[in-house]
Amino acid sequence: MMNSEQIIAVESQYGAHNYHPLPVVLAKGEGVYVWDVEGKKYFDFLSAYSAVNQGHCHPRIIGALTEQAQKLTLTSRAFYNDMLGKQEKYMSELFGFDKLLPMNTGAEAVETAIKLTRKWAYEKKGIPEEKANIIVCDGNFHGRTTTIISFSNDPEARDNFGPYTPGFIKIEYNNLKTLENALENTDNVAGFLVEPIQGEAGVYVPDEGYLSKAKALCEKHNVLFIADEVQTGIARTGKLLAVDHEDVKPDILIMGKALSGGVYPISGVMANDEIMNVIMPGQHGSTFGGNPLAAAVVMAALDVIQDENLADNAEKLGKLFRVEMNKLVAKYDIVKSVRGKGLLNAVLINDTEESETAWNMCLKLRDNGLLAKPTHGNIIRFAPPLVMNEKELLECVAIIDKSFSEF
Ligand code: IF1
Repeated sequence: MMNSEQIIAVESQYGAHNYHPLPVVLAKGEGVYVWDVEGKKYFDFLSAYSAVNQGHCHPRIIGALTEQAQKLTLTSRAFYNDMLGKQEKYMSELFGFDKLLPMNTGAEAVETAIKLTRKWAYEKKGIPEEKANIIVCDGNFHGRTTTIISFSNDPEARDNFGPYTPGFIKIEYNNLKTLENALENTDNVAGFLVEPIQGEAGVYVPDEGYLSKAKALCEKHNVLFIADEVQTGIARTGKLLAVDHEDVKPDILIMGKALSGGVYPISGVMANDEIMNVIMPGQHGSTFGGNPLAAAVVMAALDVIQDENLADNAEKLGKLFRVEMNKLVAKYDIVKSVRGKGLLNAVLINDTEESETAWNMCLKLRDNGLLAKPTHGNIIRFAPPLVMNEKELLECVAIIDKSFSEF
């Protein structure tokens, strides 16, 4: 059997270098824990970028997966399957939208929302052909397709992948004035695409009231409010959806990641009939979108969220986590501040973006049994599975305290 070092060497030789992982090789996961190939156990504080909200290998989700896998996995949408309708009805009732359009990855769901918005703009709002604009925010992360990276500000995501897709206008995030200005002074605005909390930007939580007021401004201008809940959705921030904190109902809702509990790539877009019905047969889809295996997994994953009260748990433990982190902010110079909502949190390290401090801190955390990943050089994202309990969280706080103290 190969050890961690040998496995990393094989990947480095035969795999494209499109990632720079923390040097740890995982072989097993259960609930809030993962184990490396040497058998060392860790708390997972990334949860696969919030895809594993229900915990690793949740028995109910894996049970649904294996049971359905032995019956029927894929039919394509050329035929009906006996599971998709159940999933659509389930999600319609839970999220309160007329219809679901199922896809696979988050980026595909964002693409779906963009196409839906444009088509609605031409066929319902009356925007002239090829002229529709979508407003997006500085610091956004919506995925990695050529169209989506066209409106990113991140040079790493964007540079040398042009020519870029037109039709997007960038404004400052968490600034209602810039939104109002863009809505009033730009021709042919079809939609406003926004993350309720910006994940990639470093868990940037907007001011209270931003989302509800932005929604009201969009309504006033007959512009679709499109919420990308790929990362913030499915109980992560202490509510089923992050927009629920402000009782906002998006016109188009985008979900992915934890919709499947992290066992399988499943995403989806929800909207009411007046929007969703602009898409007709042959105009959009994918081979795997809406497959019966995905339907079984989604329903089990959403059952777990509700039956185990994971939104309430995220709300409660998130508050405790920030209280404890603020004690560490007071205690150590190396940590500057903590921010977040529910169990989507970030700790700012007191050093520059160019420094190695946050990376080295994550290596220290790893050595002490907790896995997290730096972002933007000096921010560490802390997002454990939502099935954690208070005792485990306090154990993790002690590991983080110890790691800071050793620095
Ligand atoms: C990677 C970040 C997290 C997303 C939102 C759509 C997508 C994502 C709001 C696309 C994906 C990812 C992908 C992951 C890193 C990651 C990320 F650091 F970039 F910001 F989660 F924090 N909308 N987020 O956050 O979904 O196509 O990947 O399924 O490795 O690129 P996808």
